[in-house]
Amino acid sequence: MTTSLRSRTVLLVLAAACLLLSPVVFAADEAAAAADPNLAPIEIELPEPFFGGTPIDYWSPNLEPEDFRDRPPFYAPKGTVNVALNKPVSSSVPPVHGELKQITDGDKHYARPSLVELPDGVQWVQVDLEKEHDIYAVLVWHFHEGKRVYFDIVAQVSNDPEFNDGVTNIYNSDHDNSAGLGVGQDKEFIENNRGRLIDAEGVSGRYVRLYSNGNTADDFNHYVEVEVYGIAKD
Ligand SMILES: [Ca+2]
Ligand SMILES: [Ca+2]
Repeated sequence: MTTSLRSRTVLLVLAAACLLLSPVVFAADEAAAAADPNLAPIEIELPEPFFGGTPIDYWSPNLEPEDFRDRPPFYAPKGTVNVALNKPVSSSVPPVHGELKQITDGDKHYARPSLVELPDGVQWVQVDLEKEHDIYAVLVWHFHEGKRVYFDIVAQVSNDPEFNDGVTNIYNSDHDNSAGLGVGQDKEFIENNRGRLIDAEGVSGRYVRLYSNGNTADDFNHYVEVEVYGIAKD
């Protein structure tokens, strides 16, 4: 066996070991969370999936492979609920279709009447939780009628409604800083009825802001629903 062949074999064995071990590590984390009496899985109601449409014709090195499995339970401190329901929403520009209040109305259907559409370019929507919360997860459904990838998704939490001070980025898929909010390390992903769960790691804040910059199907920015799982601070 040549040296290069041997090192390649070692690499292959290592890669296989990593593949085999990662679900075990994941399951161990989940088991530890399940055993913690202070934690419980958050309850997420999913809308019905959309079947049909055309396959997506898009690839980038930053695109996460499509995953058809159910999302594993997400553990958060007991008492964590969707604190965004029916909370006020503002945006960078007025929607061209739908109303902002639909983003927190609990309706997550894929059909167009459930959709809020903002114009092209870098646009944001912002949920006001009306007081400071410890935030464990943010769930976003942009538009799940068919397979779309939204560009430059940046999610932020702050106590400043203008997002000038004390801003924490909890997601950033903008690898080339084209949105001007900094270079992100997070993945692009294909929309589906499960929505995207962003781990907010207990960051505290009153406002949650979500940016995007068009998508693979058209230049517009869409939201069907945003949920924020948290607990109000005293
Ligand atoms: Ca909605
Ligand atoms: Ca970008």
